[in-house]
Amino acid sequence: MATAKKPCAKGRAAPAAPAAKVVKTPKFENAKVFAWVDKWNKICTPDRIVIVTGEKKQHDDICEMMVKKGQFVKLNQKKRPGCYLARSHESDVARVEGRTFICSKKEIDAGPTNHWMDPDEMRAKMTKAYTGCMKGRTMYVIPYAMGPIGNPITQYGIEITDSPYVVVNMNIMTRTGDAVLKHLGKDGDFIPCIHSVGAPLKKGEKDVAWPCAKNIDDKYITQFPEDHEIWSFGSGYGGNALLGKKCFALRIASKLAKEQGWMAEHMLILTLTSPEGKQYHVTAAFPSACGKTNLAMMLPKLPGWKLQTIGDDIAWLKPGADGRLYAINPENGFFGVAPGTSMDSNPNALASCKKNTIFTNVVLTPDGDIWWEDMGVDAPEEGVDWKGNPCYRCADDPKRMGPKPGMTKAEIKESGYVAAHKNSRFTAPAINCPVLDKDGFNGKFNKKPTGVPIDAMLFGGRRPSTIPLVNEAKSWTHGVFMGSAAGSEVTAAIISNDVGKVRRDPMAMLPFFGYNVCDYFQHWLEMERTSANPANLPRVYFVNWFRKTDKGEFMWPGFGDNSRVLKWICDRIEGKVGANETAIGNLPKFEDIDLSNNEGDPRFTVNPALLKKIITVDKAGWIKEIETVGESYDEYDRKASKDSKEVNPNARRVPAALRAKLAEIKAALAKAK
Ligand code: OXD
Ligand code: MN
Repeated sequence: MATAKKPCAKGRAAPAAPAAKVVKTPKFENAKVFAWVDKWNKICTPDRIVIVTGEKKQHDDICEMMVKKGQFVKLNQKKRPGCYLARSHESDVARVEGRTFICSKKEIDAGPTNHWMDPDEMRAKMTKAYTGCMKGRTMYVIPYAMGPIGNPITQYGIEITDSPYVVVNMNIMTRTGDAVLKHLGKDGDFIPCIHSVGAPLKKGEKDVAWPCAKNIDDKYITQFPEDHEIWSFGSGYGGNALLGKKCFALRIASKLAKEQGWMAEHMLILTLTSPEGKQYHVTAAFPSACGKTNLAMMLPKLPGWKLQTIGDDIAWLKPGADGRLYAINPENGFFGVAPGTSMDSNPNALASCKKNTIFTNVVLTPDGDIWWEDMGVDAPEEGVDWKGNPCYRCADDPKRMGPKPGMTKAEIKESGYVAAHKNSRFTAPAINCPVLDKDGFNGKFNKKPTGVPIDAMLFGGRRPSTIPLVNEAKSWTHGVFMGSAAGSEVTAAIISNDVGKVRRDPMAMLPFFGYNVCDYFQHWLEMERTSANPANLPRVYFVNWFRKTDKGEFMWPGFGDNSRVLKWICDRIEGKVGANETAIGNLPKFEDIDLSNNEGDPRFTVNPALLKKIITVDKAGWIKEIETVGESYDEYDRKASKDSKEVNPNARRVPAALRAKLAEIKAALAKAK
């Protein structure tokens, strides 16, 4: 029961809280940077302020300080030089979509897929939370660049944080430090970001291994799209806290991109070189934890083909004067999902985390190395699991670990135990990747800082049924339709009760739209209308490596065999092969999928009979698919916001062109044999 406040005695003011001591705000040449730091210094009242310089020494010193405080484990420096392990709090293991807000002035502008709160209300609420939140802590000021410093597509940010974990991760994931401040000069613009773990320390109080707000309702990941600001409170993990990544490079950048006529997308970027030496650049949008990092670094099975990585998660694309879309990777590292990363699935990712890498929530082995499920190597006899508890090699499967000695594989499975968290991660510098396309990564094409011209864009997801191996869009609008219809099984990259169920995830951007999804679809369509030469826009494809038989076995080996699909795409671009023109799009003819070098390990061998099945139209499945895509459109049309259930006259509408495409495919399916 709420207790009534005692009124103050007449004429006597309530005793003022003792004014918090405020440390001096350091000088910055850029007045806007100074104002941003000064404002939060006064609100958060940290014990000290440190400016992140980007120098190795400062980075190493922070890591060592965290080791001393028990927040990092220094790994065996012979095996993993410059590598550390962190273990997060159990409440803080993934992005918190339920606590992520788009605070546009009008609710309708956040749209039916985003949580919304009035920006003034949110600012008031969060300012209260931030008040005194850095007591006992250091406030770090991180100047950072999203993209190569000085590239015309690059944008800049200033993240204030009280988390040294965030600082060292941002040092890897972005280009940080003095060079950014220098580039900003007196009046260069940037995206202002504030982050706190929300765990002030009392005088003399010992810090914990992973400070954060333990209660999920006390976490806020907030974007103010009209002011281009990011405020984050209460979580120290991944995309909740490394604000350059999802908050800036996708949510805020998607809004900037709409305003300025470019695109900010949840896409990997790769360079593919044919045996004849011709280069192609491909982007691919898959939902979180659906194999973007694996495709971005894949070792092609097809002889003579070479694949190089430019980025594994985010692409910024700008239209050129020739109508092509030119892309850069705004990031500087990989924040990859650890479990499942193995010498079979992604040797280049494993090589990328050989040095100067931060591991979070994986197993510590007795020799100071790391291990995770499906790493492809035997587990140690015993180790320390992601919660800091002992774990032991399974009695009948050396590739599993259990919480007690001698447990069987069945017992471990039954208990649901995993020794490395399913969303455990490695934060690795991109420069470590053996197949990095250095020019592309540095934003260069033919020596010019334009970004690389994109030939093909892929959408995909984990779809055990219906969706074919590869399907080519017949037009840009059809491609936009394909992206709008993307969906996937929910994975452990987010905290959700729906893991395993299919959810619609348009363009793999569902958690990352900085504005109304219907306006976003329209923006995609506009890219054709406003293009200097629409014929030069990339071709669009929908791929699915995850079809399963009735027995639950994968029908396509995936990984290096996906090069067969990429080659078919290049052949289509060159006009070298035809296609089966079906109601849903252009599917490959069986004989056009190159099956050379298809011997060896049966796990990585294409079964031709199964291949035939996954390049044909499952008519019944597709009728259902189109119906459910229509239902997702209806929901966007009906709802003005995420929480409204009723028909709402103010709701934005899915563009008519996409409705027309849906109707066209439905009619064609009805006629199809
Ligand atoms: C990621 C994600 O971390 O998409 O990249 O969740
Ligand atoms: Mn991602």
